Formats: sequence, C-alpha cells, structure tokens
Amino acid sequence: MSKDRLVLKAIRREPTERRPLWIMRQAGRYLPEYRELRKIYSFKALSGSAELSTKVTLLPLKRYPLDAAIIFADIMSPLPALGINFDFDPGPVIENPIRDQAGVDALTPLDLEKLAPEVIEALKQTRAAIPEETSLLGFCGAPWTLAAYLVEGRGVKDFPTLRAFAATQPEALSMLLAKLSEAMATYLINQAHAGADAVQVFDSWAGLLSLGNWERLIRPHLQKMLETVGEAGIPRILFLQNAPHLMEAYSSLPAEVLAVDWRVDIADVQARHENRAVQGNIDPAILLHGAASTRAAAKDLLQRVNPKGHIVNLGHGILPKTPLESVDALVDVVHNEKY
Ligand code: 1CP
Repeated sequence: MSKDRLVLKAIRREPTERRPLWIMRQAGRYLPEYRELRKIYSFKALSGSAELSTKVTLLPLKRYPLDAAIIFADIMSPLPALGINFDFDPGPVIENPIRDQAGVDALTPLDLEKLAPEVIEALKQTRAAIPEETSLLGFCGAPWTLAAYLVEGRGVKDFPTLRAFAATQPEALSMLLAKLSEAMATYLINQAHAGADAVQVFDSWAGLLSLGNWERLIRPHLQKMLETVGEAGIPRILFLQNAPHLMEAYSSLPAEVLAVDWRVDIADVQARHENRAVQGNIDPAILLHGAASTRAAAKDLLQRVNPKGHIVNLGHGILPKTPLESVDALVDVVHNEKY
C-alpha cells in the first residue's frame, strides 16, 4: 500500500523503520549497463521513448534496493511544448537562445500534447514494474534553472549571459519565468496523475543572483509554481544547489522537503525548520574515493541528522566515475542503521 512507502512516510515526517535512500542521477553513467545502452542509443533516443526510458529508470533498482525510482528524462524534456528546440552535447544546447523580449514572445502557447508524453507514459510503465513499497518520483527544472539554459544557450560556468539578461531585461525575464512556472506546474500535476507519488523541483542554478535580486526577480514565479502543485495535493521536494546564501529564503517556500547540497549544514536546516523533511547531502565526490570513505561519510551523516523526516541522498548527482562498491557501501550503511 502506498502508505507504506518509506519516502512518503519520511516526507510526512512519520516514524520509519529505517531512513529511505535514493540517489540523484541514479540511472546515469556510473552504471555499466547504462554505458552499454548509450553505445547503441543517444541520450535523446533513450529519454525520448517511454519503453527505453522505463528500462533505464529500472536499471539502478535492479542492482540496488533503492526506495524511489526517478524517471529517466531531462529537465528539458517538456520544453517542446513551448516551441523550444534543443539537443544534447552532453548537456542541453538550445537552438535559438532567448536573449530579448522578441525571443520570449516567440515561445508558443503551451501545447499540452507536447508536454513530454513519453515521460507520462514512462511513469505509468514504471509504476507497473516497481515494487509496491517503492516510491515513484516525478520532476521538473525550476523556472530559473530552465531559463538559465534557454538564455545562455547551454550550461556555462556562472551563466554570464543569463545574469546580464536578468540585470538589463527584468521584464522579459519575468515573462519568461511566468511561462515556465505555469507550464511546469501543469507538467508536475500531469506526472502525479500518471502515478508520481511526489515531485522534485531541481533548482540546480539557484545561486547565481544575490538574495535581493532573487527575492525580486525569481521568488514570485517559483512560489507560484509550488503553490499550484501544492493545491493539487502533491508532495514537493525542492532541491537547491550552490546557493547557501539563499537557504533561509528557500526555507520559506511552500515545499514539504528541503533538499540541499553538501555545502549546507543539513542538520542545522532540519533543526531550524521542524515542520519540514530534509533530503541529502553526502558530497558525491567522496564516493569517487571508494567504499571505506563512503561508509564513513554515510555514518557521519546518519549520526548528525535526526532520522525523523530524513531522506538520504547525495548533495548533487552521482558522478560518472563512481565505483559501484561505493553505492553498495552507502546502501549497506543506511539499511543497517539501528535506531
Ligand atoms: O537518474 C537519472 O539519471 C534521472 C534523470 C535525469 C535528471 C533528473 C537526467 C538525465 N537529467 C536530470 C536533471 C537535470 N538535467 C538537471 C538537474 C539535476 C542536476 O543538477 O544534475 C540539470 C541541470 C540537467 C541539465 C543537463 N542535462 C546536464 C547538466 C550539464 C550541463 O551541461 O549543464 C546534462 C549532462 C544533461 C544531459 C543528461 N541528462 C540526464 C543524463 C543521464 C544526461 C547525460 C547524457 C549522457 O551523456 O548519457
């Protein structure tokens, strides 16, 4: 029964027999079977087909007893519904980056039929294939993180074109974020209807602006999106990356779970926000060093963080060169904790 799904119990801050564990980017390149599939199919082909996406989503669960499945797709997957074309090399590359108001105006009205139907179908197929007690997670990119790619054109260190756009064309930015916010709220609700138990909003590039500019330019759109999803009754996991200066601001957004990277003291976040669950936050770099280092980091995390409302995860995506033994060690520590 869904009420026994550990991730959902932790989201509600109910007692659990052990802490739930899943891993950001758990279906990625550290898995040899994923690398084999990538020899045959491009990332776009894998994520663009419901059958292949389901197959890849299930790969990490075949190897490890993880408590959640997260659909193998990208934050860009729903953007064709706004008339946006892109490719991957290896990250997203946008065909026509948005650099002015005309670029925003050129977006099409939301085309519901193009709102990643392959992801919606993959959610249904995955739900049918995973154990009853495993949670199914949907996700999307936060409006600002999506805008980062749309304006910059691709992932670039510190996103200077985006920051100049925000400083000089705040009205165009606001219209862009409003469109993305509305589209992503619809997308997340569709994912929940297709079987997602909870949704994670990835704000990977949250930290690029000052607190004052974030409050003024970004918060209203992120807040609106989260509120719309919350009104539909869907549990929300909000992940921010590289944004310690915004931690308090994000803590006031409507989300059941605050998911943080390794730069943040997660025990402190938990202590200061007693009504929230927390997710994270082992530094993925530590897993590169092998099982013993991973085991030590995992034990330290469990010792510092109250189990009530704690979903164990890394502080960002697992790195491609991570040895499989490190993941075994992480699973072992979490599964054998006594409390
Ligand atoms: O388990 C999983 O792998 C889940 C699927 C997943 C998710 C949740 C992928 C597959 N991407 C994402 C989200 C995503 N995509 C984020 C948010 C999470 C994060 O911060 O890591 C971001 C920022 C992206 C953008 C993106 N897409 C990047 C980042 C690098 C850049 O240039 O900015 C990359 C490399 C991609 C392509 C991509 N998406 C996913 C994979 C496995 C890949 C690599 C494709 C490959 O070479 O096989």
